[in-house]
Amino acid sequence: MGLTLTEKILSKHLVEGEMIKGTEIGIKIDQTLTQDATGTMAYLEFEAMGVPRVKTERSVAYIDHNTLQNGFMNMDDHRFIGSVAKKHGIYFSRPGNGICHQVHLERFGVPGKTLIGSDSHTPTGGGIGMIAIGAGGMDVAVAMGGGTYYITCPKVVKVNLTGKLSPWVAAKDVILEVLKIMSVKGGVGKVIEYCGEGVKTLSVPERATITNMGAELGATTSIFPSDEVTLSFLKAQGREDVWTELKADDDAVYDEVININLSELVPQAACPHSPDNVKTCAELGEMKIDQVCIGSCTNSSLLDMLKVAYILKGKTIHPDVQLSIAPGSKQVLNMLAENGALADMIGAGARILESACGPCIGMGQSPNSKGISLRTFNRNFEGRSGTKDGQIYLVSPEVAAASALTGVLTDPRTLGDMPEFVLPEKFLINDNMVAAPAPEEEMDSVEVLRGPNIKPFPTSEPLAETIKAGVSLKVGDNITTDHIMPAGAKILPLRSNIPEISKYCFAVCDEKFHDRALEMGKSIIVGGSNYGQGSSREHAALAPLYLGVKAVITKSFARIHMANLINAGIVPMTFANEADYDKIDQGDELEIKNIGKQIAESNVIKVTNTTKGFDFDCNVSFSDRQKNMLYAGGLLPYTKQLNS
Ligand code: MIC
Ligand code: SF4
Repeated sequence: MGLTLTEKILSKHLVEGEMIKGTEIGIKIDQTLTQDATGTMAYLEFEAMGVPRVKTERSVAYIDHNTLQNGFMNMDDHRFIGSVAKKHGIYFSRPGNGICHQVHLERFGVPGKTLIGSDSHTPTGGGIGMIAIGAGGMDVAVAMGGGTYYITCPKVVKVNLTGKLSPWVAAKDVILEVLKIMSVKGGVGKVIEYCGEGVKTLSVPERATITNMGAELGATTSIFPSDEVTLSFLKAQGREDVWTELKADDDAVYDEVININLSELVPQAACPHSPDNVKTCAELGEMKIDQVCIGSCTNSSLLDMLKVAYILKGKTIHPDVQLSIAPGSKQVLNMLAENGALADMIGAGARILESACGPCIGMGQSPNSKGISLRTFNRNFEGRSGTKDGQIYLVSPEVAAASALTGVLTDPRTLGDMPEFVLPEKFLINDNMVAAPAPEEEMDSVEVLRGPNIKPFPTSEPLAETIKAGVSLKVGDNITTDHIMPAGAKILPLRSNIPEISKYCFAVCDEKFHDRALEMGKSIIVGGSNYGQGSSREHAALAPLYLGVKAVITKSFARIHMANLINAGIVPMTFANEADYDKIDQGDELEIKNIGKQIAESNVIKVTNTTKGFDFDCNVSFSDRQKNMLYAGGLLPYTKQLNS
């Protein structure tokens, strides 16, 4: 029986367990990446592990999220990360060099290698045939120290692509189609593998748009084969030496197959407030819009920008619309500046932003109240834009640029013939904004620069014998990490300061949560299905930890958040019978007797609602490693135990 590409790469990196789907496996990690909003914590954790130099083939620290620098905090973090990187053997991509995923694809990714990153869109690397996975900062810290990374051995879904995209229909429309089919929780426990004749019609940046947004499916990762198209991209980046051909065996067996005929796709949009709420432009009609934002790690490649510049050239944006454009990397911005495309954008009235995440994470460019904003980004969760009642639609750069001119949602096929957009034979290669680490023999002389905003990691305790605590919050389905620990210009600077950032925990859902949880001392959160979807931010576990949350009981969890809870020593459990969710109210007291013993002996945990006087069962499915982590109070104390 043949192997899928996913199985080939995973089995080559397997260091623990067996390739049995649904069981925990440990894999060796070749590369890591961090960004600054999750990076400070990850490096504090790395320092706490006491490993002098990273043991990976390549680790890169990027500065791309917190670049507004409204106050000293952001730049303090940049300097901390830069100095830690220099000391411990990590390459440092300086602010201005671009968004981590875009830059990593251009300059560092290697087909067939494993990459974990403290950012959920790390699967962008799947565009060149990597197994690239988003993870919590602590997992990345462990991998930098040479430790194994654990995942559930995934099912593999084949997305069989046939045909060829029609003019003005984009890679974004492909992933929106997959989201329409699979939903935001349809990818949990799965890797999405793209195969079929249609693959070779897609360029690397187009493939990367598709794998990037696989994060929105909840998938472990997504991957394309590494073929001639990959080779020509790497050649143009001056990196053809890292190319190898990689593909699934012809007789590979998949757990699910989805067929998509690229020729049949049309321009579409993900409507508020979920990336899987997809409708075609035709269905939505000529809706009046207020704002257009182009960029983010999903759609900020040179190819995307050249299409946008072509559409804008010689025109003026609609008087009622604001347009901002953030090219994804210094390489992209520099090339646009050199070939005149930047002038076309500026000439049309676009506001050019630095190469960073910017509006995607609410760092400026919030829309007007009730404003309709078309964005080429990957997430349109409620409030994420910084405007609570903002209406965010996720679209391709083609739809975005065409609409910026007309002031209404516009099908770009109305633009007429599309010229052929091709990647250059040679990208502009200048890595002058990537600082190499100090040589090992000089590491002791590198001083780590710590600003006053950098507070120590919150402490956790070993698992108590009995958890008896009130329900401090009950929430519904599809709660995102943007609900649990919001980002944006005001809150992101507090990422290195858990006590301060905790004040905003769940503020989107309930402003009183912080005070209530602190007052209760210890508590339990109750949630619906797909709890914790979205980002990899471990702050969504560390803030609850700081506020005394001991367990979270839900209908189901998103992968990275569940791992982050365990890493923080918080027990994630799911209702054995979903109807019990309805019987619990905020304020009820729950008791879990002998929790450690129960976890050790069974996958079913008995919980008593002492307020209402009934028992209910919860499911857990922890590996031995996860159980030991929970007993110890999380990954850091567990790692210390292992090393002592
Ligand atoms: C996001 O897109 O939500 C982020 C900001 O990139 C996060 C990471 C973070 O919260 O710092 C992610 O996707 O993991
Ligand atoms: Fe940055 Fe947005 Fe990509 Fe997250 S999704 S890494 S905030 S550009």
